[in-house]
Amino acid sequence: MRVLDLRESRIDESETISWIKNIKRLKDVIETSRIEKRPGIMVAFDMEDVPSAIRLAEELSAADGNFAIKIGRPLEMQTGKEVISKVRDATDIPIVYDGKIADIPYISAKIAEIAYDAGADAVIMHAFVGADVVREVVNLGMGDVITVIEMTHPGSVEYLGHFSEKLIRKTSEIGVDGVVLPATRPERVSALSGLLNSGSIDSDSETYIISPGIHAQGAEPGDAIANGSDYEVVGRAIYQSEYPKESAEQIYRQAISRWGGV
Ligand code: O7M
Repeated sequence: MRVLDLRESRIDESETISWIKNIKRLKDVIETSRIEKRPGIMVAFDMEDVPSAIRLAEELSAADGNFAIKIGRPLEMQTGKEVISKVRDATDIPIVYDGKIADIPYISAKIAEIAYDAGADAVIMHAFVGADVVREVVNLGMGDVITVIEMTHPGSVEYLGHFSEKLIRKTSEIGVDGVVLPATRPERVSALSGLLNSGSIDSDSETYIISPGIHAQGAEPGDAIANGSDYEVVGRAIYQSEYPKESAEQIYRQAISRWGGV
């Protein structure tokens, strides 16, 4: 095999460097997360009424604040993947499909692919199923991947709590875009967020944290964001309220003021 020697070729060195820079720039654009790492509210769409989901998606487009939408199984089960496409048509804000995927690599990647094709910007999967599964979904390169590290309910301490440090190190090394940590245990958000990207070769990578548990599960707006989280996930306190858009805006303002920023 003959190795290309730039001194012999007609391609000069500066041209080659400029190609490499352009390829790197293109790679950065392709690899950029669909969801911005900055404080916001991820509204959990767990309602079972599709028209009200579409209405709220439209309203959130005009809402004051940084919002994302998380489509959970109770809503998805009403119509299947079409509901992701319907919400996609209703809004430009990021959509996360929360299938909490936890299957063998082939099936997990298949589920994620269907969700991305339907219009999701991100999918949520469990980290505990193993690095091979996480890698398979990340390697699709079709959108963001968010892994569940610790959960909000008491049973999470019993099992996940014992190996969550390993899960967060390993999945951030694989290159996931986001992780789930519980707003109901802010001290865990603070402790585990410090481990993000610690083993990564790309020290610039900015993995965002999403934290459920606000109001219905006992945490207060800002509990997680003030401890290093980016998005607080809020479901019932928004979609069951009489004025969901206004509730979302109010919770956003409360979380941001606790955090102390804009
Ligand atoms: O605000 P709620 O309690 O009505 O809804 C919380 C949402 O967050 C709901 O969609 C749950 O599935 C989700 N959630 C938890 O409540 N706890 C967790 O530990 C993890 C999640 C979650 O979103 O995981 C991705």
